[in-house]
Amino acid sequence: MWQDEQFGSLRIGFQTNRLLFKNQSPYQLIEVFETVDYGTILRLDGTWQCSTELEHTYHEMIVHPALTTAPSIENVLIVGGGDGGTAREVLRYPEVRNVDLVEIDSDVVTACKEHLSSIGEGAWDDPRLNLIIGDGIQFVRDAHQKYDVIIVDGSDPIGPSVGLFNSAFFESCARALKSDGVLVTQAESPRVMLDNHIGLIQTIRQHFENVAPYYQGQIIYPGGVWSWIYASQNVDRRKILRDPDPNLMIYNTEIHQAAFAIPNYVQHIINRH
Ligand code: SPD
Repeated sequence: MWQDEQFGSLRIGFQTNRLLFKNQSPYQLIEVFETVDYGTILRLDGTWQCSTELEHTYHEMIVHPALTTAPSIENVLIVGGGDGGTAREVLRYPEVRNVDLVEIDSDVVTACKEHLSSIGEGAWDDPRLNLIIGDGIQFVRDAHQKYDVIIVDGSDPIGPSVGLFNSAFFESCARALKSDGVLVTQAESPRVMLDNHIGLIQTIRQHFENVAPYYQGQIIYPGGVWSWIYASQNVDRRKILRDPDPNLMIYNTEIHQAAFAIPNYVQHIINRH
């Protein structure tokens, strides 16, 4: 049985063996499938999120550019990330002492712990991880402490993640970060969601001095190339302060530098604004 994500006139499909889990939570339709070749895959409101065989690129790229370059990484906030993959990568660093992970949908966490457990791995049992089920937007708005790093690992700007793309949210993030902190957010496909991608760069620029998109291929998301945005007030994203784990699947210091190269079709639009 084929299952797909439909994005306009584009389809990204997987041949699947069976449906393992389906639930309409208060926030979204959650589905988990066993695929023929790519492990177990999570789909939220019809959009692919992560598969146990193909998740490494996304989770390594959303975490390591910030964690290797931020001056301090003791206190990290993850907004979203209910599958546990981002937390797993953050917790590789012994310097990390506390990770607050704020996920709005407890049903996502439950489904992932049960059916995609290799993604969260030991993260769920790590005493440094503090799982908070709640609204990440409100959490950041009310944050009393300052974080070294904030990572926004939401889904597309539909449903529960809409508010993770607006100016008020990034204003709160800037306030909740230390002055030398680093923010990273997933930033959609530059190839087929160019307006969202550029819009997000512009929105984040309203609140951060240095805003740099970066890119890497992704099989399971529309467009084949995915992006993240690295933002800070004064951190040099090129200066790597910590050696990445050599056992990572793709991220290394050369990938780090290369990922920040901006394709012409994006750069030309950025130059016009
Ligand atoms: N088009 C889907 C984008 C989803 C990005 N977040 C994935 C969550 C993996 N932790």
